[in-house]
Amino acid sequence: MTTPALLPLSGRRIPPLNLGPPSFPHHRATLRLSEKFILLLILSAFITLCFGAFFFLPDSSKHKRFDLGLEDVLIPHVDAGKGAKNPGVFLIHGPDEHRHREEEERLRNKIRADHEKALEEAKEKLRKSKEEIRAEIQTEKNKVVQEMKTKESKPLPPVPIPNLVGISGGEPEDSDIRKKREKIKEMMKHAWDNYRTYGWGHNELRPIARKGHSTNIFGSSQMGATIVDALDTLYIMGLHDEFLDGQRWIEDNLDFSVNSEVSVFEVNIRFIGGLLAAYYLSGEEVSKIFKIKAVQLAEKLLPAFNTPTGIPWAMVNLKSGVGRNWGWASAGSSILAEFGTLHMEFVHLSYLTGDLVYYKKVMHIRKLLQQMDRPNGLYPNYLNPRTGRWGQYHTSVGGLGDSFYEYLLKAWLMSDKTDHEARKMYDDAIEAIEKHLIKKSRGGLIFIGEWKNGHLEKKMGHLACFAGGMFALGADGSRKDKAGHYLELGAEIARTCHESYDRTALKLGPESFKFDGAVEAVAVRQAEKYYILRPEVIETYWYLWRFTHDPRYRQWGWEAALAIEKYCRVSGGFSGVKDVYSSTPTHDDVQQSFFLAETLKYLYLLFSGDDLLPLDHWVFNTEAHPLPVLHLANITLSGNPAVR
Ligand code: DMJ
Repeated sequence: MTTPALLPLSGRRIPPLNLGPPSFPHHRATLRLSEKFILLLILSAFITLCFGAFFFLPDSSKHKRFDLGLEDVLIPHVDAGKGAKNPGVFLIHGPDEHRHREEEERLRNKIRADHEKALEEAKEKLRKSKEEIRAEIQTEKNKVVQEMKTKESKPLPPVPIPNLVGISGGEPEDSDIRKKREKIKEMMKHAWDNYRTYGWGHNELRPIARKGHSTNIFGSSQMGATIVDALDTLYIMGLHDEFLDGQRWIEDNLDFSVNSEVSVFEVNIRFIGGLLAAYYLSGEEVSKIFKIKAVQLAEKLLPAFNTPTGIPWAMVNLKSGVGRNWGWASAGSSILAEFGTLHMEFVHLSYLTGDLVYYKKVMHIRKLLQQMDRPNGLYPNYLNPRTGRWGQYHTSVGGLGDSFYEYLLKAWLMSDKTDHEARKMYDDAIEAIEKHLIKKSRGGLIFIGEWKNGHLEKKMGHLACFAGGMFALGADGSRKDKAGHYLELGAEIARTCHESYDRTALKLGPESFKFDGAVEAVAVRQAEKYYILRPEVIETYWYLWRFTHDPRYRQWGWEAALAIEKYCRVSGGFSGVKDVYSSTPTHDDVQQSFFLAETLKYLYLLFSGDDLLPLDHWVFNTEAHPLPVLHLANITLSGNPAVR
């Protein structure tokens, strides 16, 4: 008999069974039957086994999607020919099957672990923000620049402290004036004590909420702006315990190695200016700490100058040195009043340390400005630090422009009137301003407008009121013997600004005021009606008082002091007001640091004798921090200073 060839199972042929010749013919049928039965049994067992294997054994192809390239690793271990043609099927043969499975599992685990690790690393990198990566690069760059700087410049020997005249005193003979001066000192105590109680170490105070306050100009850390800004006012008022308290805080807490983005201009005028003034006033031995801190901070600001033109960024991160400009500034520009208000402090830093780096930075800015075209002789407020081109052609003696002009004049004064280059720039600028921006209203008020979009906007900001004092201060030494003219111009600005106070319900001036038709020296828009304890009008009264001794300036100053006392004083300090035209004012709940640095200091000086901080020995920075005139014949501020 020919046993039928068995049908292929799973593609493989079972060889035919050879049962041999039959031995007992009479049993043949029976035997055949049992043989068939056994054969069937074997066959069904075999089929069951195959089905079981098919359905229950693990299928490599099902795991493929987790393998991420596993097949490439496995192919050498399996049937290369079939694996290569049909990569979804891996056929592992014979007795090595178990070992192969273990090997496969091991490899799979290894690859999975490798992938997880790589994923974790990628995630970690992503977590580092773009900003942080840039910061790291910048920090490295700064290190290199710093190293180069240290190598190339030998520090010069320290210099003697200039002659410090009139750092205390000023007691007025007139008892009424003495009382007024005492009142201003009491207001300072009230502002300071409440800050001491409720805002100590914070930048500013919320006098109603009775807690600390800050704004983005100071960055994100608590740098005690009010302490540093107020120190010299405390000193000249004779509040020595309070001064010492502030000094101790600075020694123990003032730290500039913080990851915080600050305004270069604001920390320069308030912190470096405040620390330098405290250093000079309180004497070298007592106050080395102020000089050390001022220099530490200045070093942190230097990376802001790393721009293609050397015009510094508006903001810098104190830790990383990464700089950038305000988002609102025209086409990525730096601001004239910011990069143009570093000169006084930076020259003093070079003088005190013997390191010319500070001096060179500000002189470079000056040189660059001298080379630029000026539309109508005016300096626009915006300058792009990448391209060195002006942004929008807006010019203002108020916000965005103001202290640039002030520092040209003060650079000359501070150099004992030897920096003729600065004086020339000031004179040229003032002539253009007078020609294009200063007008007389119908009612006869002289005001300083703003150049915007090709025309003069007849609006004057509270900030621009400082210019009355500047014109008076610059009168002596002006061109063509025009001293009288500039003193008169300063007096006219003082009168206009006084009118802006007098025409309100609170007798405090608005943020800006218009000259339009019937409207004169009055704010029109609600958003311009606030008063935030600003000093500029009182500053102008003080300069005019010093140069004329006209009693009207003390009278106007006293009116302002009474209005501040009546409407801005609250039990937790002093607050700005939101609407000077409303007789029931709402407070903004901020005690600005410049209220202690400037407003109260100028008021105190207004009711003091001229022997306190005489102007031929002291020049006030734009935050009212007095710095001594450098009476050094051998310093040439327009060239290389030969510091002795
Ligand atoms: C002060 O910080 C400085 O006077 C600065 O120059 C501009 N204005 C504020 C106070 O108003």
